[in-house]
Amino acid sequence: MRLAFIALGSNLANPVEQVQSAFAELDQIPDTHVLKKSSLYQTAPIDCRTDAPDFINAVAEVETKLSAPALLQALHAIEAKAGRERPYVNAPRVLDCDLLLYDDIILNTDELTVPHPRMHTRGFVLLPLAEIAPDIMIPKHGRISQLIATGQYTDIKKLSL
Ligand code: PH2
Ligand code: MG
Ligand code: MG
Repeated sequence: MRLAFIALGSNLANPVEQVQSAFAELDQIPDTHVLKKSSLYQTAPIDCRTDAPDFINAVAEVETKLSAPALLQALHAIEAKAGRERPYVNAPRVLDCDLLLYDDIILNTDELTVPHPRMHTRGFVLLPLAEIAPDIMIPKHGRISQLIATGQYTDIKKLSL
């Protein structure tokens, strides 16, 4: 079994429900089980058009027998089922499922980069990840507590649902 962390994000079509049902979809991936779910976080859009709606973000920890590329394919299928469209870069989306970490493996292929190349700078990933994995080491970038301590993360609100 491998351990993987997956970031979920939505800022269209009832984002809270989108992220909650994405947790359930992750658990339906073959040979894969959700071990932990973070709280949901309401977050200000980063690197999006100025009129983009706020996001709901969360992180899941899964155990899986799938390879990293097979897991990524399953994540893309979940996005497609939710109705994901890609009209332009960082457009509002019903669901984004990003593979953050896959054990402590470093991977750089045309389809997949692990650790996710921007995760170490993004509070909307780091804060929910730290909630479920407070001691995790991010390959190439170090301990999550250190990354959080050196960044400035505003406009991230943990929801109590
Ligand atoms: N995802 C992006 C770009 N910007 N901002 C927030 N707050 N949450 C996201 O999930 C997000 C983003 C690209 O996938
Ligand atoms: Mg993303
Ligand atoms: Mg994505």
